[in-house]
Amino acid sequence: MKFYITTPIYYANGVPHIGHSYTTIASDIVARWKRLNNFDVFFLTGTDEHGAKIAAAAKVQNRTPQNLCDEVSAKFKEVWKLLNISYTEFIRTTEQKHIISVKKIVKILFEKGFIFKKKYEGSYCLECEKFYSQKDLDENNNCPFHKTSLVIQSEENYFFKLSFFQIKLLERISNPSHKEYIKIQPEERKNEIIGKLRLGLEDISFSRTALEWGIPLPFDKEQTVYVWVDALVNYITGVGYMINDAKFRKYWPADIHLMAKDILWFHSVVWPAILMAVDLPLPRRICSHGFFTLNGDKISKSLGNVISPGELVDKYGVDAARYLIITLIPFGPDGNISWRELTLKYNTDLANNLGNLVSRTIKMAEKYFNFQVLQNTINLHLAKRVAAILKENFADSIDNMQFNKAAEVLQDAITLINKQIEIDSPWKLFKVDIKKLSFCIDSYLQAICVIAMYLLPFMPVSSEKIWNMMGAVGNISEVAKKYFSNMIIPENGFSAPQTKLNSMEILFPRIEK
Ligand code: ME8
Repeated sequence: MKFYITTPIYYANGVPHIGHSYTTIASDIVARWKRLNNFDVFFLTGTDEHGAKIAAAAKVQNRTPQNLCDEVSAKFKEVWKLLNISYTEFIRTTEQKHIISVKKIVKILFEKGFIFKKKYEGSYCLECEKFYSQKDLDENNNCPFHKTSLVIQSEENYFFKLSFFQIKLLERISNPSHKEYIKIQPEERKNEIIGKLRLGLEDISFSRTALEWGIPLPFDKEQTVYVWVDALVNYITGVGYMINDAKFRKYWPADIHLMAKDILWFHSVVWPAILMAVDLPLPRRICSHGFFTLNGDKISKSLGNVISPGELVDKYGVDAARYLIITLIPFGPDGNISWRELTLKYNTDLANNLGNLVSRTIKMAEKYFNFQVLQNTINLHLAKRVAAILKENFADSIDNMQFNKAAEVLQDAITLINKQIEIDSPWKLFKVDIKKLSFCIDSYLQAICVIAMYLLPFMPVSSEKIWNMMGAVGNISEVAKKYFSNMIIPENGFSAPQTKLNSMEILFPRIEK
């Protein structure tokens, strides 16, 4: 079975920060989880490179927009590599294949009569790349989202007949039994969209005059395609629209478009309307998360409070950075982060709970058995208890984007093993019953292997290290794929007692300050 997930394509005028990282890591976790569950996954991310905002940023820096985009997209790729993001493809909207695909969509829309010309004057927000009508502005007549002043623009533009799709969109968004149902999450934001849709839809600007940094309209070279239309089409270009029909038919429609709340409207209203207009299937699910603030302030370049993924990785390591970004605030509402809370969670979940479990188990295996637990002492009792807890709650949490809940379930399972060690008090068995001691330690090894498999989507490198330290047999991802397909722990467990365990590496050293 195929599974297609996307992140937004980020504007190529800034630096990747914790907000972009949150969306991309969330998508990566889902993609990895689906792969472990034997789906054929396509995971798309990339950069949004046309439009007034990019042109303006390049002008300020006295360089060409293309030159700026080349640098910023390379920066995004570098950061995704650092964070171990397993994307299938990184798309750039300045690529020729994308330009071909946009022109094709625009041509179909024009030929089908969904585009018309009209003179328009309105307030434009450069940050949102969007016109606002008077009723949407804030009390100071500023952008309701960025609180910045808007520019009055008067142009003769092409418009897209968005209003035509009002009823069709309402049906597809609000009726779960509709065959083209689009599931929008979370529920509150879906209801907001439905509420706005009920009030009626205005046609939207489809092109810009006098903006060279964009894709020219095939039927009017004086105008360029509105950047949002250009950007949304990336989701079909990415899986081969106009280039590779078999690939396109295999992966489209998207199973999940993931983003923050700021751009949910474009994804759940404008994008499906365009797709309906050109007779393409609609995305199945659109998930939006909240906005991060840092110590209570909006994250922004101008405030100088952008936490870079690099800083997080320097402080906590790659896997811990991934884990912390994604679990510190629940998916959905806005949330505040601070270095203090990040470090607290690091110490609690990773240094004290998981790290301690792994290191004490390995230390006991070393001290009592010189890393080689006795043969014929396989004990799957604890592994089965751990597996049952995880089976019950983990998959649903990931499927519902509740990453912090999935992590809580994992932490509960880790705590259970730590508690069992206290109950068994294996150190008391050493001189008394060596066979029982070996059974105890084997039970921890096997249970930790189960934890390691579930940790894979969050911490791909550390889980493999834990797996190897436990002396587990085979490649963790391959074994996990098999395990998740039947949920049966092999009779001989994962970790063969006769194999020598690997000596310990401290994975998550405690951070004192
Ligand atoms: O909107 N908290 O690009 P963009 C949480 N190019 N997430 C945040 C965030 C924050 N403080 N800041 C950014 C665009 N994000 C368009 C998208 S898609 C066809 C075109 C994340 O660079 C979040 O995913 O402004 C948000 O939706 C996205 O970055 C906006 O990225």
